Amino acid sequence: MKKSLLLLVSIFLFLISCTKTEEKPDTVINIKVSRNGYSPNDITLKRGEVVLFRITALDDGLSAGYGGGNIGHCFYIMPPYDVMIKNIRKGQTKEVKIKMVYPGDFSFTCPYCSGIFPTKGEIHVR
Ligand SMILES: [Cu+2]
Repeated sequence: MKKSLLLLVSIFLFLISCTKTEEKPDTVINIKVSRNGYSPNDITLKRGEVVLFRITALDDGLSAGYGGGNIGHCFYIMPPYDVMIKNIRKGQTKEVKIKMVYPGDFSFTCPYCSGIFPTKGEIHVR
C-alpha cells in the first residue's frame, strides 16, 4: 500500500519536473498582455517541443493592487502544466521555458484581472 503511494508520488513529481526545463528552446513565443487581453491568444504548438514563452506587459493590469501585491499581469497555464509567472509589470518581460509534454487544449489566464479584462487564451498542443 505504502509502496504504491510512493510510486504514484514519484511519478507525479517526475511529470511536474518535466514541464519546466533547462533544455534549449525549439520555439520562442512572444506574447503581449494588457487590459485588452493577450496577443496572440490562440497558440498551436507541437507535442514534445521546448517552448520559451516571453511575456511582455503593456500596462499594470488592475494596478490598484487588489489584495496587495497583485500588481501587473500574470501568465498562468492551467494544470496539468500549472505554470505561473506573476507580477509582470508595465514594460517588463518575463520568461518561462516549458516542455509541451501534454497533448490537448489548455487555457492560460491572468488570475489577477481575468474577471474584469479579457485576459484569457488557449494553447493547443498537437
Ligand atoms: Cu492581468
